[in-house]
Amino acid sequence: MPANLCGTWDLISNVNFEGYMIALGISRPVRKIALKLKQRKVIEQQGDQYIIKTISTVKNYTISFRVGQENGEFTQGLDNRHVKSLVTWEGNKLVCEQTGEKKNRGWAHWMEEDKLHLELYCEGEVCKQVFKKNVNE
Ligand code: VL7
Repeated sequence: MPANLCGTWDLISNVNFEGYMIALGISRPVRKIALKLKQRKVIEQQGDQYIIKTISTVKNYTISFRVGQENGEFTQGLDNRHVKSLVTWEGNKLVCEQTGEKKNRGWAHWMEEDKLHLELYCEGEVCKQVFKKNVNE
């Protein structure tokens, strides 16, 4: 099993989050607020079972999954779509395919040095996020 992604991670870089949100059909007023949020990831793991929390001052979003096991995901409070999500390891990357109305939708997490990286994909748009470990939480 590749790198340990567990911990509390604070967003330090967020490239093309706007493009990703437009691809998801998020309205302009919501995008303006979302762009200013300081997102935090809290990742917990027990064996193949993961919980990933995305936390901000106005909205939280939590998923839990088992690696290699497809499960239904409802993106409640985000774009409010139902997708089928499958998370697998591809080399050192934890990769999620979100099959549904939006094409080429998914994400990938991996570690580079001491930083947590995330790419969010939707219909050709790629948002690139980098997080640094919060050692106080
Ligand atoms: C989830 C949201 C834009 C709506 C508010 C923004 C609230 C805080 O899928 C994601 O993470 C994966 C991988 O770590 C695990 O679920 C990203 C946040 C992106 C997309 C939709 C904007 C409104 C942000 C919840």
